Amino acid sequence: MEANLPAAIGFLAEVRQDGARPLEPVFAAHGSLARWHERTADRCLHTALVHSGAPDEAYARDRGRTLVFAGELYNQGELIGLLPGRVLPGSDAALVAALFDVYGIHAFRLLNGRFAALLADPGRAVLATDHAGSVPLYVSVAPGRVLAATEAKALRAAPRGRPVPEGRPVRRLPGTHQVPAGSVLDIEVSTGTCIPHRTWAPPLARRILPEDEAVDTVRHTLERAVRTRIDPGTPLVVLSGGIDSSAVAALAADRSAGPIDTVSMGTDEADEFRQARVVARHVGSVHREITVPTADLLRGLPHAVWAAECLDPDVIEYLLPLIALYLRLGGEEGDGYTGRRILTGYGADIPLGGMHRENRLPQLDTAVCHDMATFDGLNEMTPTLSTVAGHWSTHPYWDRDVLDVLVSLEAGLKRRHGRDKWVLRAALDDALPHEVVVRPKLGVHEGSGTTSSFSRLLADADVPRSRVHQAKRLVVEEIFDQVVVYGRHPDEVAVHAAVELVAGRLTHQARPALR
Ligand code: IOT
Ligand code: MG
Repeated sequence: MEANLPAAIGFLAEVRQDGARPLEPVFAAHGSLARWHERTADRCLHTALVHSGAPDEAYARDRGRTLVFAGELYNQGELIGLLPGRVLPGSDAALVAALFDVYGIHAFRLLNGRFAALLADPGRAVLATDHAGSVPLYVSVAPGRVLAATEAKALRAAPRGRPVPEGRPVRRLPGTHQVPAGSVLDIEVSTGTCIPHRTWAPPLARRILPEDEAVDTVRHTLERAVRTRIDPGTPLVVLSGGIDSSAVAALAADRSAGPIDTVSMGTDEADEFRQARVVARHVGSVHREITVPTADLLRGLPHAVWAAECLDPDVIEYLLPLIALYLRLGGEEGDGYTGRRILTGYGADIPLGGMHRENRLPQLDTAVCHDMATFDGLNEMTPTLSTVAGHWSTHPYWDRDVLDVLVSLEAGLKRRHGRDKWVLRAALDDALPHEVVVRPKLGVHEGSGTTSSFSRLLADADVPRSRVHQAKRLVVEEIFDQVVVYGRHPDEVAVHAAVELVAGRLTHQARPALR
């Protein structure tokens, strides 16, 4: 991996007073593994870190306290300003540890980043997620031990843990819980007593702004989010040619010394290549197109579930084409596409209500409220989607400041003058061709034919049309059990077997009962 990727991209960390042996680390994230054991008077800390060449930068140690940090921060400048007179911390982990020294657990309220962290303090373990929970974090807690990992599968062999307040139980891994987005769990190791704190929540109120001011605010916060995500090196933008990713490409190109890279995926059934090319030409990027045969795309389902640990079939349909793209970026001989920092337009639709194609404002804001209340646990922004292929992805629209602005704008700025996502389109009006600014939404699951080809797979197995969505959910669950709960490698899991199993169950149930 390149040096401009985060020091660590995942971890398994165990704080133990029980003297038991550490778990065998298992990750979908692909990188080098560093293992490290530390003993203090009252506990052992065992860490297995997936890293990109500088594992030491993922730790900070000071006065019996150790921080393990996977991911990165986007507001280091502001944060360093809070530590006058101190030696400047040399890594994000050291910066967070220094802030913890001053602010305690409230340090995590200050961070704008994409991370998961564990802090082992005498007698205590503190777990933290970023505002969006964009790096998933799982935990298994019992008196005398706190086991935490950025992938649920890493805890599949953990002894059964106790319930964790606010924690989300993981399907068929009893005692393993997902740490909620935007939170800190403060755990007393000897008793396993856990106190949760929220460090971020989606805004509930709406701001009323004049058009110009709203447009300027969106432009400036988004520019900043893109800027903090691209230094240093040449950014790679995954580009569909829709407004979300085209905006990111235009702003990234504006900030880069040389041409940026863009890449677009399609299948043998559908693509958006023509639309993406218009944008690539406009921003002057070095552009690539990758075509994935539909059969290969669908065969990748176990990899998508393995990486995302997600049970939602709709989300899996958004992620499947993207992970297929990430896995193919390396090309035949690597050709400069290994270990890349990827910027995506993913996530813009959630605070702007873009998926709902909704004209009426009450329904639009209802959709935004619903999506902001339900994103947690879907893992749709997990870095593992790309670290599975050795790349690091980041989402400017889910930058904490951008998200706060977008969610809080009153619905009439999101739908205006007959256009969806109006405020974003207006904010990019001078940076993109008009046809791009006004292009209607086309989801990646539609533009790549993923939804229709997955549906066809089920229909071909005789699943009745009315039960296709239910069948997709069951197929995803079945695959989740194989690759997460039973720990099988996705290459060993055949999609057609899962489809046949589910189809058999459903068609059997669908038969009318004999009188
Ligand atoms: P869509 O918005 O089409 O795609 C998400 C991102 O994936 C794009 O911004 C772009 O960066 C990349 N992308 C899409 N298509 C291609 C392509 N053909 N080639 C290369 N890159 C591509 C779903 C969706 O429609 O994706 N994402 C929504 C909604 C999430 C819903 N989740 C929820 N309610 N919790 C989104 O917000 O982006
Ligand atoms: Mg989008």
